[in-house]
Amino acid sequence: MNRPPLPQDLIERENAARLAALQDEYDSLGRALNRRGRSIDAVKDKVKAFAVAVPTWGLGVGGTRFAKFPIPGEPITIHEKLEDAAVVNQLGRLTPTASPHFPWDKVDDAAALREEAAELGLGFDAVNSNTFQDQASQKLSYKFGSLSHTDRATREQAVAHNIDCIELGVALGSKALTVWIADGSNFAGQQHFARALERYLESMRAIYAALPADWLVFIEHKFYEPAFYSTVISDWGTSFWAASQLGPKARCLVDLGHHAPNTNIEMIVSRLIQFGKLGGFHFNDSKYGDDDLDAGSVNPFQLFLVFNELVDAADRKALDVAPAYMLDQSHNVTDPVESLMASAMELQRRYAQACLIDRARLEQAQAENDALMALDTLKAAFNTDVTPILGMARHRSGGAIDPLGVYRWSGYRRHKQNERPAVAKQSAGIV
Ligand code: LRH
Ligand code: MN
Repeated sequence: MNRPPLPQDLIERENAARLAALQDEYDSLGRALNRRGRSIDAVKDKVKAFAVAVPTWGLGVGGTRFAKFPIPGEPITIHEKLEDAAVVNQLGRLTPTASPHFPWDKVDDAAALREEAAELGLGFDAVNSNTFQDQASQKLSYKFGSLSHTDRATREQAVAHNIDCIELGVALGSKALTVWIADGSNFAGQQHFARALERYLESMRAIYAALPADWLVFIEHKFYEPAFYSTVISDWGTSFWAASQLGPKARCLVDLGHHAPNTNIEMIVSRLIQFGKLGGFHFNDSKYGDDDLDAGSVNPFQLFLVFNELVDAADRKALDVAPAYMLDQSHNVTDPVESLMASAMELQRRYAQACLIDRARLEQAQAENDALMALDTLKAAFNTDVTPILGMARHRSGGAIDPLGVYRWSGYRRHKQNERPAVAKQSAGIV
C-alpha cells in the first residue's frame, strides 16, 4: 500500500496502547481453546487469510425510494470511493478488493484505475453489470426487461453492455461478472414465464461465450423487487438450472437479502455446494425484504450457519472453486466506512466461530440423531467470544486493534468534508 489514506503511525500508536490487554485476552482464550483441543494460532492464521470485497456502491450513502440523506464528505466518484475503501482495508486488513458496478464506476482509462487502486493497496473483485436502469445515452429502454425482453434488439443491447463490463473487468484485473437482472412482471398474464426464461438463457449464452477462459459468471437470483408479481430469476432453483444449461464457468451467487423471510439460506448454500454451482455471496442482512442492512445485524446465527456450511465443505474438499465473498449493503443511517468495517469483521467473526465447531462431536450427534447435542455443539462455537483472535489477526496484519476507535480518532470523514464538494440534499420523492 504505497499511498495509505491514514497515517500508519496513528494505527501503531493506538495499537501500542492496547496490545498488552489484547495479548492477555488472547492468551486466556488460547488456554480455553487448548482445553478444547484447539490451537488459537491455527484459527488466527485462518482468520488472517479471510477476505471479503467491498461494493463500490456501498461506499456512498444509500437511500430508499422515500429519501436519501447524504453525509458531508461522502465519496461520489470512483476515485473517492477507492480512497474510502482503502481506509476500510488499512484499518481492518480484510477487504483488499472492491467490486465495481458499471456504468456507475465507468472510467475512460481502466488500466489507470487499476494502477490507482493498487497504489491504495486494492484490487478488483467481480464486476457488476446494470441493465436495471436506463442510461441517458441508451437507445432502448429496460422498462419491460433486459436479457429476457420480448424485443431482440433490447436483449442484444443488454448483452453488449455485459460484454463491455467483461472487457472493463479484464483491464481492471477482475475474474468474474455478476449478472443480476430486474426482469419480471407486475401483473398476472403480463409475462409468459417459460418464454421469458428461454429468452434470458439465449442472452446469457452470448454473454457466456464472451467470457475469458479463466473467468466465471455469477447468476444472482432475487425473489421480488423491482418486479412485484413475478421475477425471471427468482430463486436458487432457476439460477441453478440456468447455470447448469450454460456450462462450468456459470455459477450461482447468493445475496442473503434476496429470499423470502425465514428461508433456510444455509441449506441453499449446502445444496449449491453439493451440486458444484456455488459461485459467491453478497453478504448483508434483512428483516423483511431486500433491506441491505449490515451483515449479521439482524440474524448473526444465520450468518454463522452459512459459514458452518462453507467450513464443512472446505474440510471435505467439496469446493472446486473458492466462493467469492462480497458485501452488498446500503448504508442509509451510518457512515459507510464504519458499516463496511464492522460488517467485514462480523463475517470474519462468524467464520472464526465456524472454524471452532467440534465437527467430530457434531457428526456423532448427527449419526445418533442426538438433536440437542448437535445444536449444543454449534452453540458452543457460536457462543465463543473470538474478539481476541480477530484483534490479533488485524494487529499482525498491520491493521488497528480498534478500527472504529482509530477511524473516529483520525477525523478522516471531517477531512474529506473539507476536500469533497457537498452533496445536495436529494428529495427522492416516491419513485
Ligand atoms: C439487487 C442487488 C444487485 C446489485 C444491486 C446494487 O438487489 O443486490 O446485486 O446489482 O443490488
Ligand atoms: Mn446483490
